[in-house]
Amino acid sequence: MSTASKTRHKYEIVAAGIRATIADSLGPNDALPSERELMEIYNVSRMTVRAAIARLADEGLVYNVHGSGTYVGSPDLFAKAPKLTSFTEDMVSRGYAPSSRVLEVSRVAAVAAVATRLGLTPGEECTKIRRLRLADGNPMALETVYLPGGVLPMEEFDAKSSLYGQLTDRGYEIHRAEQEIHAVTLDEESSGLLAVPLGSAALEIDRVAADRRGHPVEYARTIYRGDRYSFQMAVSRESGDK
Ligand code: 16G
Repeated sequence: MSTASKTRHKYEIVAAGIRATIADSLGPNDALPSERELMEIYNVSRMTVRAAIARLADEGLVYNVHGSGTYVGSPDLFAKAPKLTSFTEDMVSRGYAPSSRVLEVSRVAAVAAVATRLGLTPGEECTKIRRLRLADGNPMALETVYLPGGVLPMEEFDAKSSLYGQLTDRGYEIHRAEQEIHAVTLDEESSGLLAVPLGSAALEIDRVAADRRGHPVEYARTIYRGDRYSFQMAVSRESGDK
């Protein structure tokens, strides 16, 4: 038996059971069985049932109505939680036809800021790709990406297809990322490329993305036109928050 299953708390087992019940037979705003019923179904204490429900409430799967009971949450809000997407997928989901103009593909030595993010030693070889990204043929974003040379040598980059598609094909499917979003104003070169007046506001998203093994695969800086792009996210309170 693995350590993980040995240390699995009772409330986690109950939470998993309730999750399965919701998936199989309950819809948004349907009531969950009462605490007493859940205690009987799972043969556990009230405390364990409460811990399981608190966990599910943290996940946004259920909500409590004081003095009434626990109900299945509405998934609509959480459907808006940001998903990790490529530019291609992001644009398609917004109803645009994506395309790209490649501005640069080169082999560079990683400077400290790039090396740190990619887990490389400064000076190690990287592939740098700079693209103007278009939506319905109009500029949407300016993107600079660094990848470890071993992940994608510059000669093997296919300018016509999705970078994430190529990474998946090479065994480096992007799985999770850390992002930082901040406001910038556009200099002469970037405003020219994005076809907006000099000094226009834009949204910069810096992403460090890793594959399933948790190895950093890409460091990307994407500058979106402030007049065309907005970033939506769902936020929630944990049950213990005041
Ligand atoms: C998105 C990613 C960027 C990635 C690119 C791949 C953000 C903030 N950035 O622009 O990191 O390199 O997609 O796009 O979402 P592609 O697969 O369409 O070439």
